[in-house]
Amino acid sequence: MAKSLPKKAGFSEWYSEILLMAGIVDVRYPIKGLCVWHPFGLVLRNRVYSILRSLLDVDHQEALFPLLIPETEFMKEAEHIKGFEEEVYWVTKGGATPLEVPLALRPTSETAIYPMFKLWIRSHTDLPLRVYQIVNTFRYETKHTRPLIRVREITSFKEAHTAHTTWEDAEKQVHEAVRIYSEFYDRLAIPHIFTKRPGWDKFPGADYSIAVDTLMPDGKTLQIGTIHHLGTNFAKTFDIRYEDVNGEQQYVHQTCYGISERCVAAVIAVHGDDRGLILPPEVAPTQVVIVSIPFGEGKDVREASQRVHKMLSDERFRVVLDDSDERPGAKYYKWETKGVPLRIEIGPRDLKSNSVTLVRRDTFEKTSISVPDLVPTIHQKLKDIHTSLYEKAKKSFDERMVDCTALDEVKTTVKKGIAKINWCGEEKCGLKMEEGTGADVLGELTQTKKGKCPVCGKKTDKVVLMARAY
Ligand code: 5CA
Ligand code: ZN
Repeated sequence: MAKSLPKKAGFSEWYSEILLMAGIVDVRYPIKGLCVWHPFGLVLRNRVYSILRSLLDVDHQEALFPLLIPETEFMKEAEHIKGFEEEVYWVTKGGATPLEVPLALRPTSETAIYPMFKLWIRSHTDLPLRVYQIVNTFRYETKHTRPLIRVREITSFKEAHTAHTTWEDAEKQVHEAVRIYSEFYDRLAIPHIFTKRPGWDKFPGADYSIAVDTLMPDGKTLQIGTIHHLGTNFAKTFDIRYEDVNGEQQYVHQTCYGISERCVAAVIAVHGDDRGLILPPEVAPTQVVIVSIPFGEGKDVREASQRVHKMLSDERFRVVLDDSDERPGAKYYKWETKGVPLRIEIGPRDLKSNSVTLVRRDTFEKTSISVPDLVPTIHQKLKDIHTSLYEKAKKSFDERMVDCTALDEVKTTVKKGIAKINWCGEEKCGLKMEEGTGADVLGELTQTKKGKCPVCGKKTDKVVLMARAY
């Protein structure tokens, strides 16, 4: 008997168990913080990343840089080193021979990419330059590791790196990245919010950083991407210059923005329920499962199921016909766990009326559909499922984001969600707010509201979000 899934209300146990039961990743690899993608999980991951690729491919070029970075390059940017030095894995030997220059396993690729940007960028006509890659990166995380959420090998690190002639152009790219990430998470039906990270928590080497967060079932936020305005900080370090229209040498202005497999974690955590995964149809490896319920001989039912299977495959739905010998109940359970958005049941009674029974994974709504109506109905239902997944998640997100005026309120709010509160903008007040609540300042909203800093009492219209963050 298969192990049953813990209730989603106990989120941590539910999350670990569903990854195993649905076949997303296997955590039993003998290195802490590294996971194996199961074939099913990898198909889901690839579907998610193909959305990201298609959004970027409009005006970015995909490239592939080496995993190893010479220490000499890695150590060039002072702030960047400080931010990452505790997290870097080093390769120090080739066979038995100590390497002259130790090599870092990239924790992120600025220091691999920018020496090449220096060679590629000559003139203002080479700009803007927009490159991205999807690669693994390594971070020796010291905080508690968790599959897909905090891993030591980030297997699916999408990092984009851009270069521009002016600071303002780079800022436009930051806004464009916000738009791309917003559309990406909309396509996954994941409610999300952008904030400007506080100065003390910006990306090492950035002028400023923007984070995008979602809210997990347990009330903690998950940062599911960041966008950084790098100014000329790296350009100066790596000497990346272009000749402007007047023939003068200028430093480029840069941005970078990244997303990891946390986007897959968000899909699993936000939409799933007590029975398992619920996948948005666009990324579901299987969109429709057909379960035939033979009776007696069952030959007719089997044939009808095969006809429906062919009809839906021809229409390019991702459809599976489960005509194994298991009991229908066991089949339902199996495919529910895997989050298949629609199930078609075909039994002797359906056959008589030339119809099938259609069951939605998200609502369990059951309808009888006549076979000639099936294709348009499925198109419609898949759209409806996306919309209601988003609406349900958005409602839960909005209900758990609460306006607060005092730190006591923040303290209670962050037990379940996100607190919105005024802040004067001073680092020392921000740190006091974190100390006093045990929560993190996620960052500042663009939206403003008149009020007072809860620490120093100064009038301000700045608003920040606070939460317990993963
Ligand atoms: N170079 C920049 C952007 S390309 C960069 O590395 N930014 S980052 O450090 O903020 O990482 C980008 C995103 O990767 C984070 O927002 C977070 O969603 C994700 N991430 C960071 N560390 C981990 C980790 N250990 N496991 C899983 N995801 C991670
Ligand atoms: Zn203050």
